[in-house]
Amino acid sequence: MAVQVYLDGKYVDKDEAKISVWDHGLLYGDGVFEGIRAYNGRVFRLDEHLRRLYDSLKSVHIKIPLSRAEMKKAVLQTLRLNAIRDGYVRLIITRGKGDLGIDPRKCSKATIIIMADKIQLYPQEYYEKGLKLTFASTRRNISEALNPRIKSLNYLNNIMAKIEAIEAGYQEAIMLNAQGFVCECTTENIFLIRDGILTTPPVWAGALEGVTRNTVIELARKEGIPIREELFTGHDIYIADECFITGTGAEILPVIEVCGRTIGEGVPGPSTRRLLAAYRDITTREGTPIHEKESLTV
Ligand code: PXG
Repeated sequence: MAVQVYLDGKYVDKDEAKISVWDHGLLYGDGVFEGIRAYNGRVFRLDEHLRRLYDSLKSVHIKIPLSRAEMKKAVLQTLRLNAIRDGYVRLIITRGKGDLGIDPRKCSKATIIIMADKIQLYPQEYYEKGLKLTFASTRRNISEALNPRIKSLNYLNNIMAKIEAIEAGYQEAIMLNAQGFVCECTTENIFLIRDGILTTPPVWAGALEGVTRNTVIELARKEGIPIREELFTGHDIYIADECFITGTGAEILPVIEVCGRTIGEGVPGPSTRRLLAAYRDITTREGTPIHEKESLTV
């Protein structure tokens, strides 16, 4: 059976899952989204992702008829229909069909899409050897213009930075905020470790409040690693003992070089490896069961 996509309350075959060219998600990037993962028959941090989705919707003033509980059911149903135990869920909500003007009042019904598919994992080598990063000259959107805490369909800011990374021969780029402080990468949050202290920029600096970021903060507390949410600069990364980036797709990716400077020993550091092991452990054990009968495999 073809991949089934949830589209406005109905399930349709992958190739039949189409939206109108009048949809403001397409015309203006007027909408929000979420990327969620399922591991071992469980959806990891589903409530946290849905909370962020509904916060984003509230902020951009898009109303949908589905409650958070109904959305949760629809996500689980989409995974069940596609027989996915390990995979990726993408939720997309746009302001819906309108006319050619930006006026949101012309869009009477939001478009709701849920896609679930197998996930394209990052190469194992990235986790074993670590990544090399560069800085993008493109600054992260300022909160006063489009708050980066909203996971909106307007990703051009990040895409411009990603293009810079690719053109310079890197996988990823670090984005600074308008004041020149480190913010995040194009689709990952960033952490550094120096003298045993883990630091990540505060979300008010202009980063997305990553679900993985929050999980890592929680794990660090459990592991007894002191954690601070503080502003830092590129210099602090150069002189860090360890650095890593986090995201739903990436999980925890060690960083071993930034702009030609070797970070620490130039290999994934011990705290990074410890946190990655702890992260891998909870992703397979915690989460919302896709099937009711799924029992904890502890
Ligand atoms: N910052 C930005 C700008 C992001 O887009 C993150 C941080 C990490 O957030 P989470 O909640 O995933 O820990 C993101 C994540 C993916 C994917 O498949 C992730 C994002 C966008 C597109 C794909 O991992 N955003």
